[in-house]
Amino acid sequence: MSAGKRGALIIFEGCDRSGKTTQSRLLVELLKSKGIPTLPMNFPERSSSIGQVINSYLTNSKDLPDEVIHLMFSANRWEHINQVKEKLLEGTTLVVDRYSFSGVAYSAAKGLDFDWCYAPERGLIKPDAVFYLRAPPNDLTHRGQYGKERYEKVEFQGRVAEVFNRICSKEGSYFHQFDARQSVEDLHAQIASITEELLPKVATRPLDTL
Ligand code: DGP
Ligand code: NA
Ligand code: NA
Repeated sequence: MSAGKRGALIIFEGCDRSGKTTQSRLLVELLKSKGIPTLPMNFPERSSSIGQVINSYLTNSKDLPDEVIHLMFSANRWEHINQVKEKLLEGTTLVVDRYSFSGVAYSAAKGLDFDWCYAPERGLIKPDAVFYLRAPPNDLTHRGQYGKERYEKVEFQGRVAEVFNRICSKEGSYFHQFDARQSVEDLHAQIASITEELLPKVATRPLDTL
């Protein structure tokens, strides 16, 4: 990468089983195959000490008040933000499975105030694109049983989807919504084409914050 050209911050969002993990992997593979420096990331990042608490919470081996776990998920993003910034500025594109919007969606779905949920996300690096894989949660159940993790219940996922839809209509042009029920290949083709247009455009754009 030539000096001054930064990488893009690309986020995948959606309910559990919406296909984020598959699509983010395919996008990383495509960009790498074109010689574009790219790294995958994943939030929650479960290996840090905060991440281990989050993992215990998600696997139901630990209970915490809704507000406390909300702030821990946010802290887990904050503890990695310098690394995110460094990578972007050295020219690496980051493809991230979940970010602040999951933070807001999963907690607001429990009944916490939307603006309260968003507040700790302010100041984090603003994504250049969010790919929101949208589907009614009932249509995702054919993808097999949900696992045993805390949030993997159709009724709860329905409320999460409603918040994601609300965020998507508020956040504006960097949010790209896709029907998650399409084939893996069709979805990947659309995401690839938006990404290929995006990368040269953001390369000289300063980083912004949420
Ligand atoms: P994943 O490893 O992407 O399957 O995420 C694990 C679960 O945690 C999934 O149900 C979504 C949820 N989640 C991800 N980020 C956040 C967050 O910031 N806040 C809350 N409350 N839940 C989150
Ligand atoms: Na999950
Ligand atoms: Na994930």
